[in-house]
Amino acid sequence: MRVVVATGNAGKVREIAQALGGLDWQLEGLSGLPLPEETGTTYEENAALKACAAALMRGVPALADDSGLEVVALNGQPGVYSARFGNRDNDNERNLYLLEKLRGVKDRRAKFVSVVILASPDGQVETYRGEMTGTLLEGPRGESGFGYDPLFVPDGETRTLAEMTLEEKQAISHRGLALAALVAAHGARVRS
Ligand code: ITT
Repeated sequence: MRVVVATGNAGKVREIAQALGGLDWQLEGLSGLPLPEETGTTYEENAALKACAAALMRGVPALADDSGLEVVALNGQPGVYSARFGNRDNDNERNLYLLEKLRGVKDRRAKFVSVVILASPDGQVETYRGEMTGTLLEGPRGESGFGYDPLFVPDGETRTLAEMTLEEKQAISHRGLALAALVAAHGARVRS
């Protein structure tokens, strides 16, 4: 089946392609297709906006991820607004902004959330959610991944997500877990 991967984030594209590699799906990029403005207040609303718009415009199923980092000491911020945190327009600037906000703060707990939606052109949606808890460092470590990965050490780990391979991150991450649930549902369907 053809599936449009409805994201403009190259890091997400890599993770989605890796996770879905075992399915017999032909993944397509956006190729210039514009994504709608994220006007929702939940991950579910924003993921549905992106997936449904792409599915409707292309006429084939589309998959979107909406995700974010919820920091306990910031009452869950930036959450759904993680991509625009502090109006900083790149990952490095956003990481510096987050570090500044947490300067001197002892409670470094945070949680990543991902909601993955597969939408069909007729408006049907499947929703998968994954979460990962961890702590935020006082400075970045590692070069791989994207976004807040260099600051985040998952519970039970000593390395940041940016010090892990793509496969290691996928095995425990919010997006990896959401995508694994999707793969399990569709793999089971293929087998039955
Ligand atoms: P699309 O809407 O085009 O998919 P986006 O980056 O704008 O791309 P979101 O609106 O879902 O996506 O914003 C999610 C932000 O949360 C993302 O830009 C990162 O800053 C952060 N984030 C989400 N998952 C992450 C991960 O696995 N590692 C690091 N940061 C992550």
